[in-house]
Amino acid sequence: MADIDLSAMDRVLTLELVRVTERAAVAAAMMRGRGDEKAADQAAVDAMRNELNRLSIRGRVVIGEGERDEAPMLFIGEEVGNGDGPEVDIALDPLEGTTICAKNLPNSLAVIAITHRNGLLNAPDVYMDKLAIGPGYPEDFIELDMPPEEIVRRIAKEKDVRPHELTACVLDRPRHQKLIEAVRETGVAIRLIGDGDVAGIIHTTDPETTGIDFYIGSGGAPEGVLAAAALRCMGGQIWGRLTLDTDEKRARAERMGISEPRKIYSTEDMASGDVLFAATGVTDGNLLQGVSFRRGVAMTHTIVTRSHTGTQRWVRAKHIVEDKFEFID
Ligand code: VTB
Repeated sequence: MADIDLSAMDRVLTLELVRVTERAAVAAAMMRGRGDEKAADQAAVDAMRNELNRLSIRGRVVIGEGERDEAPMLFIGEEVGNGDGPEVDIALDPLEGTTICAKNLPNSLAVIAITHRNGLLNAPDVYMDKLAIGPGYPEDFIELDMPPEEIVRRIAKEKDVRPHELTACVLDRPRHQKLIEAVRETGVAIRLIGDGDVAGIIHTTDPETTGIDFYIGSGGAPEGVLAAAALRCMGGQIWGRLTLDTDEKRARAERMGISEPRKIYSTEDMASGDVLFAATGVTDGNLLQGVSFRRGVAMTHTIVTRSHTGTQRWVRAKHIVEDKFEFID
C-alpha cells in the first residue's frame, strides 16, 4: 500500500533528494578544516532542514540529530517537508563525520534516506555491533556472532581469494583492540578509520574502487540504519545488534518500541520497502569527491539511488555560489 504511494512520487523525489544533500554538504564544506565540529554540523543541519522543508512530502524524522530535548533541529519525531504529498519516514545525517570534516580528513558525507511510514528501525543513540558486506554474496552466508576467522574464511572462499588479499574497515577505537588483533591474525589488512562508518560500510559495495571488502565492529546505531538504507539501494548485507548494556539504555530502547534487546537486525529489518538514498561528499573520499570551491563556483559530487530499481545516479553539480549560498568571509 505504502509502496504504491512511494512509487508514484519516487521518480521526482529521488532527484529532489540530491538538492537536500548537496545543500548540506556545501554548507558543511564551508566550515571544513577549521577545527570547529559544532559549527560545521550546525551549518549542515540548517541547510539540510531548509531544503527538506521545500520537498513535497509529509516527512517524519526517525533517525536524526538526537532526541527533541538535545537537538533543536531535525530531532527524532520532527515533521519536515512542505506538508503536501506522501507520508514518509526519514533517516538523515547532515554531516556524518563531524570530526573528519573539522580536520579535513577523507570521507565525511551529507546523507539522507527516505522510505514509507514505519520503514526504518527506530534506533536509539547507542552503539551497535555491525558486520557488513557488499553485493554478490549469498544471503546470510556470514553471521554477526561468528569468530572473525570464520567470517574471513567464508568471505575469502566466496571471493576465491586468500585472506591477505582482503581488507576490512574498522573504527579506530580502543574497544576494538581485540577484534583488530583477531582480524589481523587471519592475514586480512585493516583500514582503520577515525569516524564515518556510514561511508566505511558504503565502501563495501565497490571493493575494486574503495579497497574495502567488509566492515566489522561497533559504531553508532543510527549510523547503522543509514548504512542499511544505503545497502538496500546499492546492494549488500548488514547485520546489527544494539548494545543495550545498562538498564537506562534498555528502558530507552523499550520506549522506542524495541522489545528484543539482543535481536540481530538484518538489512531489511533496519530499512524496508522502497528506499531512496542520497549522499554528497563533504571532504574527498574513496567513492565521492568532496565539495570544491573555486571563483564563486561550488562543485558537488552525489550518489542518489533507489532500492526498487537499484539505479545509481552519480550527480556532479556546479553551483553558482553567490546565487544560492552565503559565503563566509
Ligand atoms: C561512528 C562513526 C560516527 O560515531 O558511528 C561513531 O561513524 C561511533 O561512536 O561518525 P564513537 O565515536 O563513540 O566510537 C561517529 O564518530 C559520530 O557520529
